Amino acid sequence: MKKVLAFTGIVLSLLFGPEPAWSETVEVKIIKSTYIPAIIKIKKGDKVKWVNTEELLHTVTSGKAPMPDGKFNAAYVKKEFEVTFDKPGFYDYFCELHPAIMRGVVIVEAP
Ligand SMILES: [Cu+2]
Repeated sequence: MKKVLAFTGIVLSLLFGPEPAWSETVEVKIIKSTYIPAIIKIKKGDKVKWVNTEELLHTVTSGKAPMPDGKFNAAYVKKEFEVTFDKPGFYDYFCELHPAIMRGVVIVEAP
């Protein structure tokens, strides 16, 4: 029982510790022309990986729809696209082909 508790403690500290020793990759899927989840919160240094699960073409373009701001852009994402976020802040993004309905936000927290 003690071992289980110790193990649980380690897992919890890894999950919720103040500064994880490695960066994480968080996945956002494109399903039915929607970014899922549309709003994600990550830590500085983490990566976001967008995966297009459908045949339809989409982009992952930073900025407030419909104005790209040039921070990142994957035009016509077919399968996967990754961005590492090194600066805390709010990052709006959208799909240039469907700017009215496809929007998302990445919130990057300082460690
Ligand atoms: Cu789209």
